[in-house]
Amino acid sequence: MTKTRMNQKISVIGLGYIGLPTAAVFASHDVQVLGVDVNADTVETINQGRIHIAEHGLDQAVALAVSSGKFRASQTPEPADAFLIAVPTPFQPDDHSADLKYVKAAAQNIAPVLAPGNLIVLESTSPVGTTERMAEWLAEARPDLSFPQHNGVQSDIRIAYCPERVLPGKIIAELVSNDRLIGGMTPLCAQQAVQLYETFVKGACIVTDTRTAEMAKLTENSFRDVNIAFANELSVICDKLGMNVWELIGLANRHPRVNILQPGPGVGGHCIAVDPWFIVSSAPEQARLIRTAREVNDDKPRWVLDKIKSTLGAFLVANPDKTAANATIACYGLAFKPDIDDLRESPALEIAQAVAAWHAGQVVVVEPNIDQATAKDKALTLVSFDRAQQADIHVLLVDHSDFKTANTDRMSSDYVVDTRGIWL
Ligand code: SAJ
Repeated sequence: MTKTRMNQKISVIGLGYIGLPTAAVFASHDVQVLGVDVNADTVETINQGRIHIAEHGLDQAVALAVSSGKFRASQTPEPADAFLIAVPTPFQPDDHSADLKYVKAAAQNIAPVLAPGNLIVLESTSPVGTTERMAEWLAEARPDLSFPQHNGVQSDIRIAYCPERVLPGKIIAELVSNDRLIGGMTPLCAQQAVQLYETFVKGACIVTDTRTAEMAKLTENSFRDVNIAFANELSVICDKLGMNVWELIGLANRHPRVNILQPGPGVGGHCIAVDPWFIVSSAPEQARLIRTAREVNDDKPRWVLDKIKSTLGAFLVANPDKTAANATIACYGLAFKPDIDDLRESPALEIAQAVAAWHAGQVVVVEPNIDQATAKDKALTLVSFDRAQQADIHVLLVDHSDFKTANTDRMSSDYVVDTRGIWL
């Protein structure tokens, strides 16, 4: 017998940047939630009402959810009405194709506890066709149950793909307010997933099939990547032509149908720099623009490094009493975007570390969102903004609010490499 009632008990597999906030938000809407993670430390931390990642408002949300008795974590799956899978889908370094081993492991892990009427939702960003593959892995593990790919609406198990689309730094708010794409393997699968998400989603829940929902998620991030690549390419062209790219973009954006994004030191984070590759690896001949955008953005840190080298060269020519060994370079910002402490896949970190490895003199770093221990772990020297102002070359890598409002009177603009256009 199948169940179509509102799901009362859910299980979230993978308690990272998406799974943990999702679990906490469900629990705050009176749903009983079991979070499952392979990492024993993560499970223990969460069961103490604490968190292992930094995200605005998440500490409070998890503390409340755990103390209310609605949310607990475990390394072992238990029976539930619905299972949400939010595990990483990194790309393989050799050919950029998606590594689905965590999705497969999650499917095999929950398979033994599945029962008729259960809904399984994949949330991880995935190449087109992944939900169907997951459905096959589940069917292989549970030949006693029927699945939508074989039995359509009559199946015991319902399967859907509902991509997360939330912005790091605003995850809790966007989980609730964003529209949600619901890709069902059958209309009944979609209907059951809509019912589940409507527990807390205030945006619209829009139904489609699994493949279109998978592609929509990849398309959103590729759209942003291509637009940032356009801005980054403009910045390199403007540098060659001796123009201010930020003034140029500001002027062009006054056209009613032009909206160019902002150049920077490259594209970081674990989404926009990864997801477009899933389209490229599915359709390598066709995805020419998307591939080129990735290459343009991936090349930007190297270009910035060259710019720093030529700025130091100009400084040494103008200051013959100095040598590279006694010139100091200050880098401002390490995070992958403003006002967060997330250093993963950060072009700013990559550039600062490359400068430290290459430069014969001292390299100092200002990053208001991390501590000494974290900087030391990255082999970098953290100093205060005031102290960094005494450096000879200044490299602005992240447009943190603190840097936008800082007093930079002591810096000579001749020796500033400003990748974000806030000090020029
Ligand atoms: N960046 C620029 N110039 C810009 C905008 C961004 O250089 O004009 C850079 C940022 O500095 C950063 C990178 O791009 O290094 C990515 O930052 P982001 O704020 O654009 O995006 P993410 O990675 O934090 O989150 C994105 C979001 N996707 C879109 O906006 C289409 C988010 O909604 C997704 O849920 C998330 O990816 C994800 O998880 O896929």
